[in-house]
Amino acid sequence: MAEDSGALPSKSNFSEWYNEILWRAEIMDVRYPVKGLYVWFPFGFSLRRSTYTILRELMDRDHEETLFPLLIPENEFMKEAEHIKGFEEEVYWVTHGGSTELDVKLALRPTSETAIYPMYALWVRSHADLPLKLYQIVNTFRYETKHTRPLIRLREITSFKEAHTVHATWDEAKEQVEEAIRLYREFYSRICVPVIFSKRPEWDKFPGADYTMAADAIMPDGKTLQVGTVHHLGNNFSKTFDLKYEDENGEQRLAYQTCYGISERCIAALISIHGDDKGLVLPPEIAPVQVVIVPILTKKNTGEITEAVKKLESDIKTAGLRVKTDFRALRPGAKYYHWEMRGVPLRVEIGPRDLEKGVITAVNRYGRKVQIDISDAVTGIREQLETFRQEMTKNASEKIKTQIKPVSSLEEAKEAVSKGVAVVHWCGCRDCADAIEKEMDVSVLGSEIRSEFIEEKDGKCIICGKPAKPALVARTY
Ligand code: 5CA
Ligand code: ZN
Repeated sequence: MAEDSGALPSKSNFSEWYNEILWRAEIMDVRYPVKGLYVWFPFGFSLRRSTYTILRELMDRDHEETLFPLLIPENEFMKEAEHIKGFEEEVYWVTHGGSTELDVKLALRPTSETAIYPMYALWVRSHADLPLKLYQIVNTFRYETKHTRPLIRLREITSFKEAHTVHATWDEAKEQVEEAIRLYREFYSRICVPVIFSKRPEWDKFPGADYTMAADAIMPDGKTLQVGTVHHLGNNFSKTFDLKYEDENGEQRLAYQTCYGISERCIAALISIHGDDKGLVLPPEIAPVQVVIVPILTKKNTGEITEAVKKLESDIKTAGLRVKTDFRALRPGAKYYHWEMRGVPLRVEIGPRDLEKGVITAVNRYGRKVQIDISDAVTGIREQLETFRQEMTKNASEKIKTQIKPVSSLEEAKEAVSKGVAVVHWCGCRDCADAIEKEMDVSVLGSEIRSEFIEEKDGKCIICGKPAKPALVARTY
Protein backbone atom coordinates (compact mmCIF):
# COMPACT_ATOMS: atom_id res chain seq x y z
CA MET A 1 0.00 0.00 0.00
CA ALA A 2 2.89 2.33 0.72
CA GLU A 3 5.68 2.51 -1.80
CA ASP A 4 9.07 1.04 -1.05
CA SER A 5 10.90 3.85 -2.80
CA GLY A 6 12.73 6.76 -1.24
CA ALA A 7 14.43 6.84 2.13
CA LEU A 8 13.04 7.70 5.53
CA PRO A 9 14.13 11.13 6.79
CA SER A 10 16.76 10.83 9.51
CA LYS A 11 15.30 10.32 12.98
CA SER A 12 17.27 13.33 14.15
CA ASN A 13 14.48 15.24 12.46
CA PHE A 14 11.93 13.51 14.65
CA SER A 15 8.72 15.21 13.58
CA GLU A 16 9.29 14.57 9.88
CA TRP A 17 10.53 11.06 10.58
CA TYR A 18 7.42 10.29 12.63
CA ASN A 19 4.98 11.38 9.95
CA GLU A 20 6.84 9.53 7.26
CA ILE A 21 7.30 6.22 9.08
CA LEU A 22 3.58 5.88 9.78
CA TRP A 23 3.02 5.86 6.06
CA ARG A 24 6.05 3.88 4.91
CA ALA A 25 5.65 1.15 7.51
CA GLU A 26 1.90 1.06 6.79
CA ILE A 27 0.69 1.97 10.26
CA MET A 28 -1.74 4.84 9.63
CA ASP A 29 -3.07 6.60 6.56
CA VAL A 30 -3.51 10.27 7.40
CA ARG A 31 -5.47 11.16 4.27
CA TYR A 32 -8.93 10.63 5.73
CA PRO A 33 -10.80 13.87 5.08
CA VAL A 34 -11.73 14.74 8.69
CA LYS A 35 -9.24 16.51 10.93
CA GLY A 36 -7.94 14.35 13.77
CA LEU A 37 -9.33 11.10 12.32
CA TYR A 38 -6.98 8.57 10.77
CA VAL A 39 -7.18 5.13 9.20
CA TRP A 40 -5.36 2.03 10.40
CA PHE A 41 -3.59 0.19 7.60
CA PRO A 42 -4.00 -3.58 8.04
CA PHE A 43 -0.35 -3.89 9.09
CA GLY A 44 -0.78 -1.18 11.72
CA PHE A 45 -4.00 -2.78 12.86
CA SER A 46 -2.18 -6.06 13.30
CA LEU A 47 0.33 -4.29 15.56
CA ARG A 48 -2.59 -2.78 17.45
CA ARG A 49 -4.18 -6.20 17.87
CA SER A 50 -1.08 -7.87 19.33
CA THR A 51 -0.43 -4.89 21.61
CA TYR A 52 -3.99 -4.86 22.90
CA THR A 53 -3.87 -8.63 23.36
CA ILE A 54 -1.32 -7.97 26.11
CA LEU A 55 -3.48 -5.26 27.63
CA ARG A 56 -6.52 -7.57 27.55
CA GLU A 57 -4.56 -10.40 29.09
CA LEU A 58 -3.48 -8.16 31.99
CA MET A 59 -7.01 -6.84 32.52
CA ASP A 60 -8.60 -10.28 32.27
CA ARG A 61 -6.66 -11.43 35.32
CA ASP A 62 -9.26 -9.83 37.56
CA HIS A 63 -11.40 -7.48 35.50
CA GLU A 64 -14.30 -8.40 33.26
CA GLU A 65 -14.71 -6.97 29.78
CA THR A 66 -17.89 -5.08 28.94
CA LEU A 67 -19.32 -2.80 26.27
CA PHE A 68 -21.35 0.35 26.84
CA PRO A 69 -23.09 2.58 24.29
CA LEU A 70 -21.27 5.34 22.46
CA LEU A 71 -24.04 7.87 23.07
CA ILE A 72 -24.62 9.54 26.43
CA PRO A 73 -27.82 11.50 27.13
CA GLU A 74 -27.19 15.15 27.94
CA ASN A 75 -28.90 14.97 31.36
CA GLU A 76 -26.51 12.22 32.57
CA PHE A 77 -23.49 13.92 31.05
CA MET A 78 -24.33 17.18 32.78
CA LYS A 79 -24.61 15.76 36.33
CA GLU A 80 -21.05 15.94 37.63
CA ALA A 81 -19.98 19.58 37.75
CA GLU A 82 -16.18 19.16 37.65
CA HIS A 83 -16.43 16.58 34.93
CA ILE A 84 -18.58 18.86 32.76
CA LYS A 85 -16.19 21.73 33.25
CA GLY A 86 -13.29 19.55 32.12
CA PHE A 87 -14.93 18.15 29.01
CA GLU A 88 -17.58 20.64 27.92
CA GLU A 89 -15.49 22.19 25.18
CA GLU A 90 -14.39 18.80 23.86
CA VAL A 91 -17.73 17.10 23.34
CA TYR A 92 -19.33 16.32 19.99
CA TRP A 93 -23.12 16.40 20.17
CA VAL A 94 -25.68 14.44 18.21
CA THR A 95 -28.67 16.75 17.92
CA HIS A 96 -30.79 15.25 15.14
CA GLY A 97 -32.21 11.95 13.97
CA GLY A 98 -32.66 12.59 10.30
CA SER A 99 -34.34 15.98 10.17
CA THR A 100 -36.02 15.57 13.56
CA GLU A 101 -34.44 17.43 16.42
CA LEU A 102 -33.83 15.10 19.38
CA ASP A 103 -35.64 15.79 22.67
CA VAL A 104 -32.49 14.95 24.56
CA LYS A 105 -29.17 15.76 22.92
CA LEU A 106 -26.71 12.88 22.87
CA ALA A 107 -22.98 13.24 23.55
CA LEU A 108 -20.42 11.11 21.77
CA ARG A 109 -18.52 9.74 24.78
CA PRO A 110 -15.24 11.61 25.40
CA THR A 111 -14.75 8.94 28.11
CA SER A 112 -17.44 6.77 29.68
CA GLU A 113 -17.97 7.68 33.34
CA THR A 114 -21.38 9.21 32.70
CA ALA A 115 -22.45 6.28 30.53
CA ILE A 116 -21.31 3.62 32.96
CA TYR A 117 -22.03 4.96 36.44
CA PRO A 118 -25.83 5.30 36.16
CA MET A 119 -25.82 1.58 35.30
CA TYR A 120 -23.39 0.80 38.14
CA ALA A 121 -25.90 2.47 40.46
CA LEU A 122 -28.47 -0.11 39.33
CA TRP A 123 -26.07 -3.04 39.50
CA VAL A 124 -24.42 -2.46 42.87
CA ARG A 125 -26.74 -3.38 45.75
CA SER A 126 -24.65 -4.73 48.59
CA HIS A 127 -21.08 -5.07 49.81
CA ALA A 128 -21.18 -8.56 48.27
CA ASP A 129 -21.23 -6.92 44.82
CA LEU A 130 -17.91 -5.20 45.52
CA PRO A 131 -15.30 -4.76 44.31
CA LEU A 132 -16.61 -4.37 40.77
CA LYS A 133 -13.93 -4.16 38.08
CA LEU A 134 -14.89 -3.78 34.44
CA TYR A 135 -13.11 -2.53 31.37
CA GLN A 136 -13.88 -1.85 27.73
CA ILE A 137 -11.84 -1.11 24.62
CA VAL A 138 -13.76 1.40 22.52
CA ASN A 139 -13.53 4.55 20.46
CA THR A 140 -14.08 7.90 22.14
CA PHE A 141 -14.38 11.37 20.68
CA ARG A 142 -12.74 14.56 21.85
CA TYR A 143 -12.88 17.82 19.99
CA GLU A 144 -9.20 18.57 20.59
CA THR A 145 -8.16 22.10 19.76
CA LYS A 146 -4.41 21.60 20.12
CA HIS A 147 -2.49 20.39 17.05
CA THR A 148 -3.81 16.91 16.14
CA ARG A 149 -1.35 14.14 15.33
CA PRO A 150 -1.83 10.48 14.34
CA LEU A 151 -1.78 8.10 17.34
CA ILE A 152 -0.92 11.00 19.64
CA ARG A 153 -3.69 13.56 19.69
CA LEU A 154 -6.83 12.30 18.01
CA ARG A 155 -10.35 13.54 17.76
CA GLU A 156 -11.52 9.97 17.45
CA ILE A 157 -9.45 7.90 19.86
CA THR A 158 -9.97 4.49 18.27
CA SER A 159 -8.36 2.31 20.93
CA PHE A 160 -9.39 3.66 24.30
CA LYS A 161 -8.98 0.97 26.98
CA GLU A 162 -10.84 2.27 30.00
CA ALA A 163 -11.29 0.43 33.29
CA HIS A 164 -13.83 1.46 35.92
CA THR A 165 -13.81 -0.01 39.42
CA VAL A 166 -16.06 0.33 42.48
CA HIS A 167 -14.97 -0.26 46.08
CA ALA A 168 -16.35 -0.14 49.60
CA THR A 169 -13.79 2.31 51.01
CA TRP A 170 -11.46 5.13 49.98
CA ASP A 171 -8.46 3.02 51.02
CA GLU A 172 -9.52 0.08 48.90
CA ALA A 173 -9.83 2.41 45.92
CA LYS A 174 -6.35 3.71 46.71
CA GLU A 175 -5.05 0.14 46.71
CA GLN A 176 -6.68 -0.33 43.30
CA VAL A 177 -4.83 2.73 42.02
CA GLU A 178 -1.58 1.05 43.07
CA GLU A 179 -2.66 -2.19 41.43
CA ALA A 180 -3.47 -0.36 38.18
CA ILE A 181 -0.04 1.28 38.25
CA ARG A 182 1.52 -2.18 38.62
CA LEU A 183 -0.53 -3.49 35.66
CA TYR A 184 0.43 -0.55 33.45
CA ARG A 185 4.07 -0.94 34.41
CA GLU A 186 3.94 -4.56 33.38
CA PHE A 187 2.23 -3.65 30.13
CA TYR A 188 4.85 -1.04 29.25
CA SER A 189 7.68 -3.32 30.20
CA ARG A 190 6.22 -6.03 27.90
CA ILE A 191 6.30 -3.59 24.96
CA CYS A 192 9.79 -2.33 25.95
CA VAL A 193 8.69 1.26 26.66
CA PRO A 194 10.05 2.76 29.90
CA VAL A 195 7.54 5.00 31.67
CA ILE A 196 7.71 7.29 34.67
CA PHE A 197 4.71 7.54 36.96
CA SER A 198 4.05 10.68 38.96
CA LYS A 199 1.19 12.40 40.71
CA ARG A 200 -0.26 15.19 38.61
CA PRO A 201 -0.62 18.59 40.30
CA GLU A 202 -4.10 19.43 41.64
CA TRP A 203 -4.90 21.68 38.69
CA ASP A 204 -3.93 19.03 36.18
CA LYS A 205 -5.87 16.08 37.57
CA PHE A 206 -8.74 14.37 35.79
CA PRO A 207 -11.98 16.38 36.01
CA GLY A 208 -13.88 14.83 38.93
CA ALA A 209 -10.96 12.93 40.48
CA ASP A 210 -9.47 13.14 43.99
CA TYR A 211 -6.07 12.65 42.45
CA THR A 212 -4.44 11.44 39.22
CA MET A 213 -1.35 9.31 38.70
CA ALA A 214 0.05 9.54 35.18
CA ALA A 215 2.56 7.57 33.15
CA ASP A 216 4.87 9.57 30.90
CA ALA A 217 7.19 8.31 28.19
CA ILE A 218 10.02 10.44 26.85
CA MET A 219 10.03 10.90 23.09
CA PRO A 220 13.23 11.21 21.01
CA ASP A 221 12.91 15.01 20.86
CA GLY A 222 12.87 15.12 24.66
CA LYS A 223 9.19 16.00 24.99
CA THR A 224 7.10 13.76 27.21
CA LEU A 225 3.98 11.93 26.12
CA GLN A 226 1.36 11.03 28.70
CA VAL A 227 0.68 7.40 27.87
CA GLY A 228 -1.76 6.45 30.57
CA THR A 229 -3.54 7.71 33.65
CA VAL A 230 -4.96 6.22 36.83
CA HIS A 231 -7.52 8.24 38.74
CA HIS A 232 -8.80 7.94 42.29
CA LEU A 233 -12.36 9.24 41.94
CA GLY A 234 -13.14 9.25 45.65
CA ASN A 235 -16.91 9.36 46.07
CA ASN A 236 -17.36 12.33 43.74
CA PHE A 237 -19.19 10.36 41.07
CA SER A 238 -20.98 8.02 43.45
CA LYS A 239 -22.59 11.06 45.11
CA THR A 240 -23.71 12.35 41.75
CA PHE A 241 -25.00 9.04 40.42
CA ASP A 242 -26.26 7.75 43.76
CA LEU A 243 -23.96 4.75 43.67
CA LYS A 244 -24.50 3.17 47.11
CA TYR A 245 -24.15 -0.25 48.67
CA GLU A 246 -25.55 -1.83 51.80
CA ASP A 247 -22.77 -2.66 54.27
CA GLU A 248 -22.59 -5.60 56.68
CA ASN A 249 -24.74 -3.72 59.21
CA GLY A 250 -27.47 -2.98 56.73
CA GLU A 251 -26.51 0.65 56.29
CA GLN A 252 -26.43 2.45 52.93
CA ARG A 253 -22.96 3.78 52.09
CA LEU A 254 -21.49 5.68 49.17
CA ALA A 255 -19.08 3.65 47.06
CA TYR A 256 -15.56 4.75 46.10
CA GLN A 257 -14.27 4.52 42.56
CA THR A 258 -11.25 4.50 40.32
CA CYS A 259 -10.80 4.60 36.57
CA TYR A 260 -7.75 4.23 34.40
CA GLY A 261 -7.07 4.41 30.73
CA ILE A 262 -4.59 3.83 27.95
CA SER A 263 -4.99 4.79 24.29
CA GLU A 264 -3.10 4.15 21.06
CA ARG A 265 -0.54 6.60 22.34
CA CYS A 266 1.18 3.47 23.65
CA ILE A 267 1.89 2.55 20.03
CA ALA A 268 3.08 6.07 19.23
CA ALA A 269 5.59 5.81 22.09
CA LEU A 270 6.75 2.37 21.02
CA ILE A 271 7.30 3.45 17.42
CA SER A 272 9.05 6.66 18.39
CA ILE A 273 11.35 5.31 21.06
CA HIS A 274 12.58 2.25 19.16
CA GLY A 275 12.35 3.14 15.48
CA ASP A 276 15.51 4.10 13.59
CA ASP A 277 16.56 5.49 10.23
CA LYS A 278 15.61 2.21 8.56
CA GLY A 279 12.12 2.01 10.01
CA LEU A 280 10.23 0.34 12.84
CA VAL A 281 11.94 -1.76 15.48
CA LEU A 282 9.37 -3.98 17.18
CA PRO A 283 9.51 -6.26 20.21
CA PRO A 284 8.98 -9.87 19.11
CA GLU A 285 5.90 -10.31 21.28
CA ILE A 286 3.92 -7.73 19.31
CA ALA A 287 5.60 -7.67 15.89
CA PRO A 288 2.98 -8.57 13.23
CA VAL A 289 5.72 -10.57 11.50
CA GLN A 290 8.23 -12.04 13.95
CA VAL A 291 10.43 -13.90 11.49
CA VAL A 292 10.84 -13.28 7.78
CA ILE A 293 12.54 -15.87 5.61
CA VAL A 294 14.41 -14.61 2.56
CA PRO A 295 15.48 -17.42 0.22
CA ILE A 296 18.71 -16.66 -1.62
CA LEU A 297 17.90 -18.44 -4.86
CA THR A 298 20.33 -19.40 -7.57
CA LYS A 299 19.31 -21.02 -10.84
CA LYS A 300 21.00 -24.27 -9.91
CA ASN A 301 19.60 -24.57 -6.37
CA THR A 302 16.11 -23.16 -6.65
CA GLY A 303 14.37 -26.46 -6.04
CA GLU A 304 16.50 -27.49 -3.11
CA ILE A 305 16.32 -24.11 -1.39
CA THR A 306 12.59 -23.73 -1.93
CA GLU A 307 12.06 -27.09 -0.30
CA ALA A 308 14.25 -26.20 2.69
CA VAL A 309 12.50 -22.86 3.09
CA LYS A 310 9.05 -24.42 3.03
CA LYS A 311 10.01 -26.94 5.66
CA LEU A 312 11.51 -24.24 7.85
CA GLU A 313 8.46 -22.02 7.48
CA SER A 314 6.17 -24.84 8.46
CA ASP A 315 8.30 -25.70 11.52
CA ILE A 316 8.32 -22.08 12.69
CA LYS A 317 4.57 -21.77 12.19
CA THR A 318 3.93 -25.00 14.07
CA ALA A 319 5.94 -23.55 16.96
CA GLY A 320 3.35 -20.75 17.11
CA LEU A 321 5.48 -17.92 15.69
CA ARG A 322 4.31 -15.42 13.09
CA VAL A 323 6.47 -16.09 10.04
CA LYS A 324 6.46 -14.97 6.42
CA THR A 325 8.53 -16.11 3.46
CA ASP A 326 9.35 -13.51 0.85
CA PHE A 327 9.41 -15.31 -2.49
CA ARG A 328 8.91 -12.12 -4.52
CA ALA A 329 11.05 -11.67 -7.61
CA LEU A 330 13.14 -8.90 -6.07
CA ARG A 331 16.79 -8.49 -5.11
CA PRO A 332 17.43 -9.70 -1.55
CA GLY A 333 18.49 -6.14 -0.66
CA ALA A 334 15.10 -4.76 -1.62
CA LYS A 335 13.43 -7.39 0.56
CA TYR A 336 15.67 -6.58 3.52
CA TYR A 337 14.74 -2.93 3.16
CA HIS A 338 11.03 -3.75 3.02
CA TRP A 339 11.02 -5.89 6.19
CA GLU A 340 13.37 -3.65 8.13
CA MET A 341 10.91 -0.80 7.55
CA ARG A 342 8.19 -2.98 9.10
CA GLY A 343 10.26 -3.76 12.15
CA VAL A 344 10.58 -7.53 11.74
CA PRO A 345 12.79 -8.63 14.69
CA LEU A 346 14.52 -11.51 12.89
CA ARG A 347 15.36 -12.18 9.27
CA VAL A 348 16.42 -15.65 8.23
CA GLU A 349 18.39 -16.18 5.05
CA ILE A 350 18.87 -19.51 3.38
CA GLY A 351 21.27 -19.75 0.46
CA PRO A 352 23.27 -22.51 -1.20
CA ARG A 353 26.25 -22.06 1.12
CA ASP A 354 24.02 -22.24 4.20
CA LEU A 355 22.48 -25.46 2.98
CA GLU A 356 25.90 -26.99 2.37
CA LYS A 357 26.88 -26.21 5.94
CA GLY A 358 23.52 -27.31 7.35
CA VAL A 359 22.78 -23.89 8.83
CA ILE A 360 20.54 -20.87 8.39
CA THR A 361 21.72 -17.29 8.76
CA ALA A 362 19.69 -15.19 11.18
CA VAL A 363 20.06 -11.41 11.27
CA ASN A 364 18.24 -9.45 13.94
CA ARG A 365 16.80 -5.95 13.43
CA TYR A 366 19.93 -4.41 14.94
CA GLY A 367 21.95 -6.13 12.19
CA ARG A 368 23.64 -8.77 14.33
CA LYS A 369 24.21 -11.96 12.38
CA VAL A 370 24.40 -15.54 13.69
CA GLN A 371 24.32 -18.98 12.16
CA ILE A 372 21.80 -21.46 13.52
CA ASP A 373 21.92 -25.21 13.05
CA ILE A 374 19.12 -26.04 10.63
CA SER A 375 18.28 -29.29 12.43
CA ASP A 376 17.17 -27.34 15.51
CA ALA A 377 16.26 -24.05 13.87
CA VAL A 378 13.18 -23.25 15.97
CA THR A 379 15.10 -23.38 19.26
CA GLY A 380 17.80 -21.12 17.83
CA ILE A 381 15.23 -18.68 16.48
CA ARG A 382 13.43 -18.51 19.82
CA GLU A 383 16.71 -17.76 21.57
CA GLN A 384 17.51 -15.01 19.10
CA LEU A 385 14.10 -13.42 19.58
CA GLU A 386 14.45 -13.47 23.35
CA THR A 387 17.95 -11.96 23.17
CA PHE A 388 16.61 -9.27 20.88
CA ARG A 389 13.80 -8.41 23.31
CA GLN A 390 16.33 -8.01 26.09
CA GLU A 391 18.47 -5.77 23.91
CA MET A 392 15.48 -3.57 23.12
CA THR A 393 14.72 -3.18 26.81
CA LYS A 394 18.35 -2.38 27.58
CA ASN A 395 18.59 0.17 24.78
CA ALA A 396 15.44 1.93 25.95
CA SER A 397 16.68 2.07 29.55
CA GLU A 398 20.03 3.45 28.49
CA LYS A 399 18.36 6.04 26.33
CA ILE A 400 15.96 7.25 29.01
CA LYS A 401 18.79 7.56 31.52
CA THR A 402 20.39 10.14 29.23
CA GLN A 403 17.07 12.00 29.01
CA ILE A 404 16.51 12.50 32.74
CA LYS A 405 18.56 15.08 34.57
CA PRO A 406 18.38 16.15 38.21
CA VAL A 407 19.07 19.89 38.37
CA SER A 408 19.36 22.52 41.08
CA SER A 409 18.90 25.79 39.22
CA LEU A 410 16.56 27.23 36.58
CA GLU A 411 19.51 27.64 34.20
CA GLU A 412 20.32 23.96 34.46
CA ALA A 413 16.64 23.10 34.10
CA LYS A 414 16.42 25.09 30.86
CA GLU A 415 19.34 23.16 29.46
CA ALA A 416 17.92 19.82 30.63
CA VAL A 417 14.43 20.29 29.13
CA SER A 418 15.92 20.89 25.71
CA LYS A 419 16.91 17.19 25.77
CA GLY A 420 14.40 15.59 28.11
CA VAL A 421 13.06 15.75 31.64
CA ALA A 422 14.48 17.95 34.36
CA VAL A 423 14.06 16.71 37.92
CA VAL A 424 13.75 19.79 40.14
CA HIS A 425 12.82 20.30 43.75
CA TRP A 426 9.39 21.86 43.98
CA CYS A 427 7.41 22.70 47.11
CA GLY A 428 4.09 21.75 45.56
CA CYS A 429 2.48 25.19 45.43
CA ARG A 430 0.88 26.65 42.35
CA ASP A 431 2.81 29.92 42.37
CA CYS A 432 6.16 28.15 42.21
CA ALA A 433 4.93 25.84 39.43
CA ASP A 434 3.70 28.90 37.50
CA ALA A 435 7.06 30.55 37.99
CA ILE A 436 8.85 27.50 36.57
CA GLU A 437 6.42 27.23 33.66
CA LYS A 438 6.71 30.94 32.88
CA GLU A 439 10.48 30.73 32.76
CA MET A 440 10.41 28.17 29.93
CA ASP A 441 7.88 26.45 27.71
CA VAL A 442 7.34 23.48 30.03
CA SER A 443 4.87 21.77 32.36
CA VAL A 444 5.39 20.66 35.91
CA LEU A 445 4.27 17.06 35.37
CA GLY A 446 4.14 16.05 38.97
CA SER A 447 5.83 14.78 42.09
CA GLU A 448 5.68 11.52 44.07
CA ILE A 449 7.71 10.09 41.23
CA ARG A 450 7.75 6.34 40.69
CA SER A 451 10.77 5.50 38.61
CA GLU A 452 13.78 3.27 38.97
CA PHE A 453 15.72 6.01 37.17
CA ILE A 454 15.03 8.79 39.67
CA GLU A 455 16.08 9.10 43.27
CA GLU A 456 13.42 10.34 45.70
CA LYS A 457 15.57 12.78 47.70
CA ASP A 458 14.28 15.77 49.68
CA GLY A 459 15.64 19.23 48.96
CA LYS A 460 14.70 22.91 48.69
CA CYS A 461 12.19 24.38 46.22
CA ILE A 462 14.00 25.73 43.17
CA ILE A 463 11.79 28.87 43.36
CA CYS A 464 10.95 29.65 47.00
CA GLY A 465 13.55 27.60 48.88
CA LYS A 466 11.03 25.85 51.14
CA PRO A 467 11.39 22.10 51.84
CA ALA A 468 10.52 20.27 48.65
CA LYS A 469 10.28 16.90 46.90
CA PRO A 470 11.60 16.04 43.44
CA ALA A 471 9.24 16.87 40.57
CA LEU A 472 9.29 16.25 36.83
CA VAL A 473 9.52 19.25 34.52
CA ALA A 474 9.38 18.80 30.75
CA ARG A 475 8.11 20.04 27.44
CA THR A 476 5.07 17.95 26.61
CA TYR A 477 3.05 16.67 23.69
N1 5CA B 1 -11.73 8.17 32.19
C1 5CA B 1 -10.33 8.41 32.41
C2 5CA B 1 -9.58 7.13 32.58
S1 5CA B 1 -10.04 5.97 31.40
C3 5CA B 1 -9.76 9.25 31.28
O1 5CA B 1 -10.43 9.54 30.32
N2 5CA B 1 -8.52 9.64 31.45
S2 5CA B 1 -7.72 10.54 30.42
O2 5CA B 1 -8.50 11.63 29.96
O3 5CA B 1 -6.49 10.90 31.07
O4 5CA B 1 -7.41 9.65 29.19
C4 5CA B 1 -6.69 8.45 29.35
C5 5CA B 1 -5.49 8.42 28.44
O5 5CA B 1 -5.91 8.50 27.09
C6 5CA B 1 -4.53 9.60 28.62
O6 5CA B 1 -3.63 9.35 29.65
C7 5CA B 1 -3.83 9.64 27.28
O7 5CA B 1 -2.74 8.77 27.26
C8 5CA B 1 -4.90 9.16 26.32
N3 5CA B 1 -5.52 10.27 25.56
C9 5CA B 1 -6.23 11.31 26.06
N4 5CA B 1 -6.63 12.12 25.07
C10 5CA B 1 -6.18 11.59 23.92
C11 5CA B 1 -6.26 11.98 22.54
N5 5CA B 1 -6.93 13.05 22.16
N6 5CA B 1 -5.67 11.19 21.61
C12 5CA B 1 -5.01 10.08 21.99
N7 5CA B 1 -4.89 9.67 23.26
C13 5CA B 1 -5.47 10.41 24.22
ZN1 ZN C 1 8.13 26.72 46.17
